[in-house]
Amino acid sequence: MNPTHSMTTRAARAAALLLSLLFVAAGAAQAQGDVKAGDCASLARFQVPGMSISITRAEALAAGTAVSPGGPPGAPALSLPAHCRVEGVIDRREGVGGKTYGIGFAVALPDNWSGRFLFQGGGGLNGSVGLPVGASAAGDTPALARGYAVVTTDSGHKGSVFDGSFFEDQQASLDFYYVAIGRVTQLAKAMVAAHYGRAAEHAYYAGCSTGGREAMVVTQRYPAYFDGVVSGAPAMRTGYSNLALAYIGTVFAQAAGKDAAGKPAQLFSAAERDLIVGSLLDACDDKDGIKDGMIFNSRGCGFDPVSLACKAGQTDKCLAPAKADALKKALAGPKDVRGNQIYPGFLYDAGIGQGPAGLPGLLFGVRIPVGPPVDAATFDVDREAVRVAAGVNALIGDSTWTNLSTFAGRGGRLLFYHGSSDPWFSALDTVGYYEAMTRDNGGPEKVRSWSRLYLVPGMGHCGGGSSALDRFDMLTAVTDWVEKGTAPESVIATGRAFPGRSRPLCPYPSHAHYTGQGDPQDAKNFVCR
Ligand SMILES: [Ca+2]
Repeated sequence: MNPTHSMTTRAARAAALLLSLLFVAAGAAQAQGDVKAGDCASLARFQVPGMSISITRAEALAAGTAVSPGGPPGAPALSLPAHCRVEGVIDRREGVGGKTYGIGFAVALPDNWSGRFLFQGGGGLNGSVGLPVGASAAGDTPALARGYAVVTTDSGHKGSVFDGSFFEDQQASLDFYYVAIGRVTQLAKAMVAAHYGRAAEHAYYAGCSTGGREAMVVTQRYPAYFDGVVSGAPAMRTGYSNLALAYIGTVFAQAAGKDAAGKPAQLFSAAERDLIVGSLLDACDDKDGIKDGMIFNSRGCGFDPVSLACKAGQTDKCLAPAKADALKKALAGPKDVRGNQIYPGFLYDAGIGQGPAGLPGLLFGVRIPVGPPVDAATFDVDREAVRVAAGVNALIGDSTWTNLSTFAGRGGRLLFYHGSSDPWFSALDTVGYYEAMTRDNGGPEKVRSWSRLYLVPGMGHCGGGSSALDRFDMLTAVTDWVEKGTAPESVIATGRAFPGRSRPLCPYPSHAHYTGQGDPQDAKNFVCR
């Protein structure tokens, strides 16, 4: 080997090492302050340059249990390992109206660390610091219990989960939409490195709803920060989803007329809801090879509610034609006068009649925690679409950019999941983003090597559903994909709706199909096709 070549090789190796170190440390700041590795209490003095950090708690906690934040309703208490809990605020300041703002955070550093770091996404409009355990789409074992260091944030303001008053403050709005995620990631990575004496080997982000939007934000705006990302039911275009729900509410209200109090009446009676869901199941349930109360082949469903319209003289087991038409029009989603789809329609899925507890299914009309009232006599889609396009959500809250070349180029892995019966954000909107992102990043074959989308039949918004298997472990799926190169062909789902039953969730556009042989309760007798 000649000396020049040797030098070149050495220089190349050094450059590669430097590059890999940069990637390992991507998004991490250098810690300062008198912090001793392994000494939880010393993190009370933790600082990083360029941030004003107030640590309010640095305490070693013994192993114990906690109620799952963000897990499915009724989920059992979580077992948490011994860990160091650090809480604090970045960049505390006085904002609009003299109100105190700052980016609150909580970090959990397990004694038995796996070398991994997880950012646990938020929900609603955030406003409080969630318990840092990493329970989102983590099956029965939260990330902290598996040895991940976990961080959560309030994203820059304090308030109840749907208190939007912070939008009056410019920085708080920026923090909510994307700045806080970047700042908190830098801080938490530096804290992890200071506490363990070495940087995390892999970084993950997982969240649902607003946490799902945040997961998209990190792939789009911080493409070097995370290796594996799980985005559930992303609240990615809330201006347009609110528009769609107001549209649906108005279509229903017009067909329903007024009740005795002068308010829009409920369009469908309980019997009519049962008729609709029963007919839907009759038409679509067995298209996945088995009548089991779950519609996996929702794209091949082809249900048309107009088929339920009463024929002349028919009064039983049918819908008044105006109701059938309203259902079809509403679930097709809003279009402008030129016929452009402003927000996608919703899937005909077994959960559309469920509720009314929690977020009721679409057949109940629209009762969402935020957004405009839905009892207007008319609804001007074009006017509303212009208003939404000029709103803060579209202007600085956008998370629909499809250029993920840097994220994918450095080996990032991205999983999406969405309940087919989500009555708030249409699963078809996530499908639409995934298809656009696929198209813009080299096509399905290429993108399948780093991103997949899973639809969850019967599941409502992020969980729940009387016909849903809503327990699944996307965290293991994405971690194995990042660290072992094992692509998740399917992810197994279970749930309280069907004790003893399991099904594979299949990567879109495939769906779970019964092979026709073996125990129909067991996922192993299903294939993705
Ligand atoms: Ca079925």
